[in-house]
Amino acid sequence: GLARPVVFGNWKMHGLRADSLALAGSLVERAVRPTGTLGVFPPATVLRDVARRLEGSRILAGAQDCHPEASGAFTGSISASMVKDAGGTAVLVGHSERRHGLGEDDAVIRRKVLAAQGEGLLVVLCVGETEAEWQAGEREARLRRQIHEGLAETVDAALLVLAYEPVWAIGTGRTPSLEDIAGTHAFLRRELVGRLPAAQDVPLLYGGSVKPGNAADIMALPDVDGALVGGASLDAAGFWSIYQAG
Ligand code: G2H
Repeated sequence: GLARPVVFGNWKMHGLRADSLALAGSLVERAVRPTGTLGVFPPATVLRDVARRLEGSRILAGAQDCHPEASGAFTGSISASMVKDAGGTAVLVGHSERRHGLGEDDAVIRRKVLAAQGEGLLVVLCVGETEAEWQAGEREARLRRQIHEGLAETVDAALLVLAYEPVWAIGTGRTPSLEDIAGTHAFLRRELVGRLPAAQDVPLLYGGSVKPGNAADIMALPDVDGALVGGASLDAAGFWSIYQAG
């Protein structure tokens, strides 16, 4: 399995080539001999450059999405084989900004997971409930559905990471309480192993407003194996301190 902590930076739609290379370069300088797993998910336009810059380091580069089909008339999309061809070794699937912003459902997410693993890519499947679902007491039902419908029985647990990102905590500065995160991660572990018996060792990441100031407490929780960091991953020193906090 992947060495802990597993700390991934989701750069979202930030960074032109020069900024991205500078950020990757400062991470390489810091991460001389990381004992855990570090990765960044830059915009697709700079994935190849960033992957090259990270070569020889132990930091992986991945894409923020891929299309479920291998190729075809899908304007604007990139396939898992294109991610791999650009030097990516991982891909985020099912981020809430795609589920809610772009209407992706569990059925398409399931196909993306299989397509990415078919190319040997590490899949970071993102799950999480909305604020309305949370307040209505529907969090567990929502997460259960995302796991069972998003993961086919044939999924390779060795190429899987699960990221729990409550939608209401993303980019808002709000996070669930530590007890709440611990309870949800224990629930996710049970559901995941119920779905994929080999998933005992699949890293479970927390995501949503992780910062240098809260990372240590969150990553110290049982069943929290690392973090998926958005905004705070755009600053090399901050991202590195989050990694060190794990
Ligand atoms: C959640 C997270 C990273 P942020 O989207 O995927 O972003 O840390 O900015 O809340």
